[in-house]
Amino acid sequence: MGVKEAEKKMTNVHGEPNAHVKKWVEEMRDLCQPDAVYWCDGSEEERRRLMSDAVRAGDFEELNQELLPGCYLHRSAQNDVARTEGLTFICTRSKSDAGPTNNWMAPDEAYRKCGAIFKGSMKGRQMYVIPFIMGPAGSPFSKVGIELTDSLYVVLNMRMMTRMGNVAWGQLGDSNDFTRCLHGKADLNIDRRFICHFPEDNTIWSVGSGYGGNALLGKKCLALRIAGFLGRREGWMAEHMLIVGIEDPQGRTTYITAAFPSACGKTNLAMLVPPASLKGYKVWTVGDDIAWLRVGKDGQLWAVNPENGFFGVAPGTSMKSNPNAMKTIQRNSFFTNVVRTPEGGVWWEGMDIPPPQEGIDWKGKKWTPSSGEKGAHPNSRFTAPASQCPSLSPHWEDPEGVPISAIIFGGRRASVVPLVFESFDWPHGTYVGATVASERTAAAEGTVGELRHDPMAMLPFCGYHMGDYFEHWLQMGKRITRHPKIFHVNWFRQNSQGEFLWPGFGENLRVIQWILERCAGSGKAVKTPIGFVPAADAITTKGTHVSGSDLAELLRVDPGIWKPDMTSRDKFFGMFDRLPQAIRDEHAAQKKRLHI
Ligand code: O2Y
Ligand code: MN
Repeated sequence: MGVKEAEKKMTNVHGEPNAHVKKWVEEMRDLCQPDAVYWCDGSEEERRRLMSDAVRAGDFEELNQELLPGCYLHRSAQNDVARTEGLTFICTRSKSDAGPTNNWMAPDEAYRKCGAIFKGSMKGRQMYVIPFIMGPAGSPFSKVGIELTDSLYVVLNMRMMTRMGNVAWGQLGDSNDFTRCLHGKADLNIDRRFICHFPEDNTIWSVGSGYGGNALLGKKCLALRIAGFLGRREGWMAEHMLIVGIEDPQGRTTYITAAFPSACGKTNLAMLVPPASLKGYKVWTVGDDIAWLRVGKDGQLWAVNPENGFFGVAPGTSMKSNPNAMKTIQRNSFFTNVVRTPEGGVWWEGMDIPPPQEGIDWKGKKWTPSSGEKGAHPNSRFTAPASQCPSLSPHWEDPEGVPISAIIFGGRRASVVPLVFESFDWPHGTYVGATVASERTAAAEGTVGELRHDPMAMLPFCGYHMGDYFEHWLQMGKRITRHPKIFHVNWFRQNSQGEFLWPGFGENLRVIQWILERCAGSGKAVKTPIGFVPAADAITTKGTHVSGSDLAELLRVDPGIWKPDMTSRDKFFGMFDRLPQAIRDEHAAQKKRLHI
């Protein structure tokens, strides 16, 4: 499509193109030198056409359309299978504004380095202009981004994960207030790969990767790193949190958000199926990964899911662990780096059905279950429209969001940390979030059991100094007048034989029941040095294998074993030059309560 034709698509009510968009696209076209520029309109006709183009180009393989209608398979380059945190940079003018937990590059240097790779990199290729909205169309809280990319995989995934196409021009109008996202595959060489964020310019440049969080720039790059920076400036929060509504047997729905480090079951909790023994409960999914939170006129915190789809980890997703996700991905979904079965279906480890006798693995090679290698990559993914989720909340697109009664943090801990506890107040809850940590699970990633700190599960996603981020949490707490209660859960506590004490999955609703009771002002609790834990009879275990002594162990807070945790926190906080005094005070007070 030529520039003139494109201009017609992005005209405002007066028939004039958005001059800011036009100028920027022209500059980026001059840099990348594509053969052609295509402006996406988001229509169904366009989806069909681009899908055929992608199949013809080898970006996608059609799956069996009877088994999985509208579903396609993608295999990424083998050196490009996950977010590359080591190549992800926050490019603020002052190095100290990126803080000690981010990689930093000076903006001039980052533009120069990436610019040299982008230069001429789209020769022989098409540049796609993807206008998109993060958040519901028409919501005053939504943000517009425009991604330029040479990847059809990115175009088609962005179409599912965001509100993409002409709808975004309506939201943008004549404004210059949009995130400028430039993405290019270049030669997919890891030595020439950079994911650079320029929060002060509302700009993202990502080059050299075509995968997930590195390339679908609306997700982690915009909706967390850039939005976090904007949120601090504008007085709201961008968090790595699921959002879910729990309807009780009386028909009252209470909304909660939850932040867990990866591999702690966020998507599973977002789509939880209540166990048969908890009659009358319903769970309503609002979002599985990201929450944008604002203080409403009523003084409560209100949450919006900025995304339009799910980009979930495939391995471990099964009818047992997450039946709603399995039902969501039966049609109109993409699968990346999974096994292709001989019938043209898909399979992955932990799917809880027998593997095919023979299949094609994520590398595109013939694979058998006895080959000794995994068939699907451990970070293989499904992309699916949120609208297909059976548990999707009828309020998931409410422009004002949903009111939040509880915020839950969590980590994976074999011991020390109880199944659930409630913080004393907002500043203590902020400290609880700031001290989220998980144990390493695989030897290959480092020493098994070693604690990895991941404040608010935001370590890889905080687009500015994490000390300033903690301060922003504390300041938000001063503006909220009807505070959500803040909790911490640990589904992974083990007995002395190394067996999990808590059944997890749908049974987690029993813990959430107590959380909801606490929010409603009931729910029996015992005060401990780390917060309130449920009284012995406050969590119902009828219908589970959890014995009374298991539950006592799950809820036990033993001050005598907290010392290594507190020492590890000392060390972690020690790296922050901008740690708020209130966090230091909470840490000191908790040590004192634990007699450390
Ligand atoms: O590896 C990637 O590129 C995807 S990472 C991801 C995707 C969906 C939801 N969460 C995450 C994450 O790393 O937290
Ligand atoms: Mn995530």
